[in-house]
Amino acid sequence: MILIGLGSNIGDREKNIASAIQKLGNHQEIRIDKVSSLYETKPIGVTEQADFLNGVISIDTALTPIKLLEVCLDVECQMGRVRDQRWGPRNIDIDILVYNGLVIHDDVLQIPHPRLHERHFVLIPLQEIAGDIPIYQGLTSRQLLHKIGNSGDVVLYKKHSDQLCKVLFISAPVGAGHIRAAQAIISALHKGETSAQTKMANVFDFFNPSIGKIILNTYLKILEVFPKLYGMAYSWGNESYLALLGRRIVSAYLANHMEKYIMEYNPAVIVCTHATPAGLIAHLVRKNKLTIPVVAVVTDFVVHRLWIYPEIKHYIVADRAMGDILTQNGIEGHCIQVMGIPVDEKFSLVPDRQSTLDKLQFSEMNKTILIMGGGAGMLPMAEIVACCEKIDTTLQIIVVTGNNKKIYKKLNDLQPKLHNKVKILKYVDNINELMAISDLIISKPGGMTSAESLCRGLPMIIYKPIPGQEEANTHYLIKCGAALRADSLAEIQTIITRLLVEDPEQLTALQQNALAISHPQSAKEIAKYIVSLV
Ligand code: PH2
Ligand code: MG
Ligand code: MG
Repeated sequence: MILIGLGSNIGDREKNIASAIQKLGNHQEIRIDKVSSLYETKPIGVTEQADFLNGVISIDTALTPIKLLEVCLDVECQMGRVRDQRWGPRNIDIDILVYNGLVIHDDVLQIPHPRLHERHFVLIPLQEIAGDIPIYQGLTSRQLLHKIGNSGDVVLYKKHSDQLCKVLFISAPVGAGHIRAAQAIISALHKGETSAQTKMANVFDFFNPSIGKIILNTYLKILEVFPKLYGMAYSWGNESYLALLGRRIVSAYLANHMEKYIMEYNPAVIVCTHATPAGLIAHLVRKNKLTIPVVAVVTDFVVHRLWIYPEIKHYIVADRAMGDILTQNGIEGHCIQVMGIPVDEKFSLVPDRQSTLDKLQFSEMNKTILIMGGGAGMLPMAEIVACCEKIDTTLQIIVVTGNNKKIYKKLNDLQPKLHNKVKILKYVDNINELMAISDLIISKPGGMTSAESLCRGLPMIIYKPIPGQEEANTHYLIKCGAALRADSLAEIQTIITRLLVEDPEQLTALQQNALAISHPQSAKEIAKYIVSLV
């Protein structure tokens, strides 16, 4: 058993310890096993300082003791620990106490911890998670405590059970939306009152890596070259019994790999932000291999049939109508929450428009258009920018090209010939700011980008959506009056002219409709809901 002691007596002590556990648990090669209660303890050594909170954890790791020490020191450093006075006040202290019965005595590292046997603030929490394990010269924490007698200087502060909420997220790297949805909830969980420990997995972690790569690349290639074929497969999958049967067979194969992974992490809740892991998890529940709550967070404005399994008891959807589809497919009403697609909390904050305008050297006087093509940049952006030139007003245009180098270059070649002000960006992390200063967005209707635009009250022009969920999202956004569809460059030009030049009232109506169906607090609400399940 590998045991680690944690202590803090500066700042928000409880948060510091939770954050240290979180950071250790996020390390690739560390798995948190058990966590003790927290104790409030009188300072030992230098007594003229604030009371400590202390706790201990057990971990599993393949790291050597010295590597593990490096990780502990690194976490202390990341958390801004300042070392001045020995045994003095600290926001966080992370000590290796025991490493599988190993004895090490050198200058950098002593294991077991040399003062372990005389410290109540270590032995009392240790007794909770490793009471019967010999930890120091063959003695258990129970025996060591017996030897030194009780102390009133260590008082229970917070029982373990209401301290840690482990949540496993399973996503899929097809488009950035599913992962970003998970990240938005994760960050809301960490800001919440209950200290959560989270882990992010994606469905390809459970495939043999080379098979996973082939499947992923085939999928992306089909989307790029034969979007119609993808659309057919999407609706076939939605309606055909054979597709469901196929899905079940695949699930049965993959679920075993997944089961092992889940057992090891031992989460309190599983959250799926993609239909494929939802299907796998449902399979495990069906086989009675999993009894913890499973939450499906649907990241589009439609629910595909492959999301729907009677074994999943918690659905988060963007819209009431999606809930109706679920109900028609046998999901009970109380299992469905309409909370929106989880967008980053930045979208719930009031933006500083002026500083963004300044950064881009844009003026408040001109209209701004944002062009985004999803992570892969799949839109004829250069052609769109060129057609904006024909509009009889001065425009400011932001083009986010993602990792599409070809389009980036093409736009840069075009730029000197343009009279509109055009900012060409690659991959950005301030979409929330760019959206806040824009009057219109021309984009692919991915669930996430659409949900973000709604939060900013930003009307969308959707250019040739791919059959499947993009087309379905488009229907929804148009039905709600938050978007317009264009199937040619000429149509884009007409729509922009109408909204930005001829008929500003229509633009205002679109803005209001967008805000009306937006859910800027979704991630926070979903995080709260997840915690309530534990
Ligand atoms: N750590 C010390 C010195 N003294 N006293 C308490 N109560 N808790 C600690 O974690 C602690 C201490 C040096 O690491
Ligand atoms: Mg210490
Ligand atoms: Mg230390």
